Amino acid sequence: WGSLGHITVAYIASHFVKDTTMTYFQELLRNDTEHYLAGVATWADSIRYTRWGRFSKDFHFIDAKDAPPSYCGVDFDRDCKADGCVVSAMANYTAQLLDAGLWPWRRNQAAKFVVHFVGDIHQPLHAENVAQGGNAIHVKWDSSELNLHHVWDSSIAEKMLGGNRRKPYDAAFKWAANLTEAIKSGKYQASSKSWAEGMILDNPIATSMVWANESNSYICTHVLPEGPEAIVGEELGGEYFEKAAPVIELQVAKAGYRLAAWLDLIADRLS
Ligand code: DCM
Ligand code: DCM
Ligand code: DCM
Ligand code: ZN
Ligand code: ZN
Repeated sequence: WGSLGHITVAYIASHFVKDTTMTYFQELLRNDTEHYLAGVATWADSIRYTRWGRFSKDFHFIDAKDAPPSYCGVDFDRDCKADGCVVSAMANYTAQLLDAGLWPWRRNQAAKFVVHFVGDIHQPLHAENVAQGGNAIHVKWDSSELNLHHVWDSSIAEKMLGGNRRKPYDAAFKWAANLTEAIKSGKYQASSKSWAEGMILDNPIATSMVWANESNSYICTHVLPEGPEAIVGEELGGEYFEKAAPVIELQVAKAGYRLAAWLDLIADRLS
């Protein structure tokens, strides 16, 4: 996701974590405001192109070598690179958070990575190999030229919310409040009961593979419903946008809710 998506996921999570979890992570992240998760949500993107942060550049996605739209699916052994992927990164940084013997700065960084990567797993094109997650697919967006990855990372959510792209924290704060309400008492109230089912703290690979497969399934239905060739050069700001927007809302809501549940499991284990 772009900044808007990541910050929204973090604000949603802060609405659902237990008080003890909040206190634990506010201390680890050294921020006792309501922005303690939102404030670190985009850190991982800010370091991935720096020299010292390069080791983490592949940790944002898993390249599912499937064949949309006829076959979708992620396989950990087939798709996670030797240098790592978002699923192995979840395992590594969750393990670091649980290792009370590590230096605090290491566990602080691990927290920042986990907050970010739970978000990225829920972006369908971060769980797909085709054209480097859609980066090499050129499309039209309200007449300008963009790549498909950027459309799903940012453009759809920004168009859905209207408003000012230069104020992602304000927009994210409001979007998160709406989605939190939708989970607690609105359109997601019933379905959200199952969102955190099957999460196993001792098996972060299996847990995040469930999320990756769910995310990847939208490649076949909503991202590339007619395959990668058919979408090249198409205008996506109309009908395509209308169908994609509900998927993005759902995936951002789920990511926030699951991040809260994952942080609760970690904080409970440590207490
Ligand atoms: N690490 C980090 N920040 C860095 C360098 C490394 O968070 N600037 C993490 C990644 C690894 C661990 O520390 O989990 C060891 O990294 P390395 O293999 O680079 O020593
Ligand atoms: N890791 C990695 N690439 C790096 C550094 C670390 O993929 N450059 C992953 C592999 C390790 C995990 O992070 O399983 C924890 O690393 P460390 O033990 O160095 O903290
Ligand atoms: N990306 C992805 N899958 C890939 C390559 C990249 O999901 N196989 C993501 C990471 C960034 C965006 O695409 O969100 C741009 O990546 P880069 O700048 O590495 O091309
Ligand atoms: Zn992306
Ligand atoms: Zn990312």
